Amino acid sequence: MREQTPHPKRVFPTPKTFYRIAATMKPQTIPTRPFTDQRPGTSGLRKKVTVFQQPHYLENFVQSTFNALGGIRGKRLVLGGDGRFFNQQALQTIIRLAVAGGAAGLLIARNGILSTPAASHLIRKYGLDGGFILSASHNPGGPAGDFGIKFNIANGGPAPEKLTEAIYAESLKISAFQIVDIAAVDLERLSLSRILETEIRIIDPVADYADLMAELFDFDLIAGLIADSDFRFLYDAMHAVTGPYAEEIFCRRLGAAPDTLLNCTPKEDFGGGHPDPNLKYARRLVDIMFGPAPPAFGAASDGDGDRNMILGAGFFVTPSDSLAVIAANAHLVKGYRKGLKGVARSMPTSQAIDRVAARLGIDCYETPTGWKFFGNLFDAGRLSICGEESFGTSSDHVREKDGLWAVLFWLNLLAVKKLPVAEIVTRHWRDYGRNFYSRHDYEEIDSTIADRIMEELAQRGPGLIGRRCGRLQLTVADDFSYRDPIDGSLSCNQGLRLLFADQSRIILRRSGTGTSGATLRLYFEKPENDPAAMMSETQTALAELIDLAEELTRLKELTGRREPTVIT
Ligand code: VG1
Ligand code: CO
Repeated sequence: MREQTPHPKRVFPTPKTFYRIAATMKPQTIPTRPFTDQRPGTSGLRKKVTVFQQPHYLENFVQSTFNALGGIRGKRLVLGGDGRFFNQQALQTIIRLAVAGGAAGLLIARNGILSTPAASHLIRKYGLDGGFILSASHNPGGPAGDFGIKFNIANGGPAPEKLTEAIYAESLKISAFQIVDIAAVDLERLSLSRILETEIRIIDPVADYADLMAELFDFDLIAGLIADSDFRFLYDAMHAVTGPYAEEIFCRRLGAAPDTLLNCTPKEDFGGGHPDPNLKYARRLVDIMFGPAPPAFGAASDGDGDRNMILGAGFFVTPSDSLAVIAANAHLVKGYRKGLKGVARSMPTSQAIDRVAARLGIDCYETPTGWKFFGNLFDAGRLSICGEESFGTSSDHVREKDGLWAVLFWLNLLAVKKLPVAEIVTRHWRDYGRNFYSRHDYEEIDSTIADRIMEELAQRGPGLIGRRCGRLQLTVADDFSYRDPIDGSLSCNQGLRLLFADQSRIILRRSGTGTSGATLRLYFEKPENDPAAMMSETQTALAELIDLAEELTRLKELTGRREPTVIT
């Protein structure tokens, strides 16, 4: 059973301005026709901006969500987004729909800018019924870019599959939506107002979140590290949502100099960049960290603030390793001193965390890709920390992955251990063994070809079990499915797995967040327990698996691609 309300309802501070908007208008019912492409993917509904700009497209999806929830009357929601193009306009539309539906309250982030983990925290802290997060995360923005919308439930986490499927079903039969014709609500000033039955509160998006971080981490210790003139660090917000959060937390609360922050002004098009914190798209930060006289620590976050990349001087921490290091050292950090209830990773994420769980004697769950699958385990008290290979890590403090949380965790660790990042990670490998890991993405492949590659491997795989290829022996070839241990729901077709006798793995998945063509992801993992072999270069260490994957999938051959679009 899920906890009903994770925290008792708390009272909001009352802002100085209170408006009562004379509500003479009445909700109108507007006839509409279904769109057939509104099935949410790994993380909400993501489409090109131009798709969302079609008349009624957004209205249909929001109304379908209300319908799937049994109506919005009397409910309280949080609203905000990553600040990308169309964010403001979409927010005003959602306000009109929610007011028409009789929502009791809307908590809206000032200027509509709200990070995904902060939205999750607000829902939990104030006992709200859920919220809409407007974001396409790490996908590029701007008029020719992507837009997205995600609904989170009362536990603060992404809607589970049961609900996203219900929303999709509603979207296929929708015939009308209710809307009120009101002027745009001023989102710039903190205020409290009422329109019809809906109380609308414009709130500071940063304060509650920053307070939460101060509860979890030892801010005095981190401030001491930052004040040390030998320690320099850089944080890159990639012109996305975390800029204001980073200014408050790193500069105002922890005393970092302003030049610690890169790209901290949120922009509608992310400065023309791709707000994805990895070695390819966070180029400037990566160049500095791998250049001459680099800072000791570097980090970046994505469009909506739920991802993180961790770098040391000349050193990249693979997200799977970051998760394992965090779990192994959690007892050193204020909020986690009591120990971990359990840990989890998404299926393609490396098994480095499994080694830590075994040592700690705690459970390690393996879930499908996407944060929505962790929610039930957290609510049932089985999990404390979890992560995904895709630069996502978090704990039970919210129900989303949390970029700044991971950055603060690392800063806290650095302050306690007084060791370079590279040293912390290599010592971890020597202690637990290393799992070499890499993901190769092939973006915007023709959809029919992608289907064919997946189908062929699904059919061939089982016949290859027992086959030897060099030192590799295939023991399992299947399509991953997951039965949720809490509510018993079954999720099938979550990725093709080739598992080998030495625990090496090749995984092939189709992405559920792309907006044009298909993106295929190949994941490679190889455990290494020999300290002498641990320092090899990752792609070299994985070469045998990479070659075997091509032999089995013919991915390059069939797509005509010479190399992956992105390697992480
Ligand atoms: C990707 C990642 C997945 C992550 C999802 C949402 O999904 O692989 O791990 O949860 O993005 O992250 P996919 O289906 O494209 O592989 V975010 O930061 O876009 O909310
Ligand atoms: Co994101």
